[in-house]
Amino acid sequence: MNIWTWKRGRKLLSFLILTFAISACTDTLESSVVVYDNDFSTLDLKGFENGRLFIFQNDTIAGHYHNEEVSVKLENLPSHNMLKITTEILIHDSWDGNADDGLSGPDYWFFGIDDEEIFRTTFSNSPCESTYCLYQSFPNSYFRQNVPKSGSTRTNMPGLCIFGAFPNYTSRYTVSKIIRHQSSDVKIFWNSELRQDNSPDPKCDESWSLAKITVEALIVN
Ligand SMILES: [Ca+2]
Ligand SMILES: [Ca+2]
Repeated sequence: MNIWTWKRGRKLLSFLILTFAISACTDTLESSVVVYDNDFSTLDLKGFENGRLFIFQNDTIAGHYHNEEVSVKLENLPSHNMLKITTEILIHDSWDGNADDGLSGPDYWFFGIDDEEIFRTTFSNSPCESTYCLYQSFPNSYFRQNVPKSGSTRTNMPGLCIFGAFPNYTSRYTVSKIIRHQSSDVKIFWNSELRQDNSPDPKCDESWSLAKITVEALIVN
């Protein structure tokens, strides 16, 4: 066997081992039950801490929040070993994404369960030109450089406060994660670490709201 055949053979072997390892680890979804579904249209804040509702663009949502935690506690969940948590959020006004000027960012948004952070990202509603762009990490976790509003499901809404009179300054996103979890109770929390040191009213400069929360209890084997 010459060296090239040997190298090719070794490559093929590595590929086969990897393929086997991946297929051996493939999880099967045995069951999925929606255990919580709340778009706030029925004004339901049961189990919430720091929940408060307001109407934005004819939609009742929870917010708006700056750097403060909002959470919901769900109890008596059916048997499961994973939770799929899907949150629809609105990003209002002048978020600066990954800005690292020590003044206006990064603008982090994050969520977690039972006091453990699961996903941290940044959002940007800022203009993006070829010469200057404040990138965001979403749909990836921090740190990645994606253009502003990447992955958003809707962008044609006005801002809420400082850009309340301007179109395209609220962006809607769906954030969905599957998390290992077994206990019959869970606390889900959402929060942000926004930075706008040069603003007299940082909450007016940038804030966020919760529009819809869906939780599915999964059994995966
Ligand atoms: Ca800002
Ligand atoms: Ca900022």
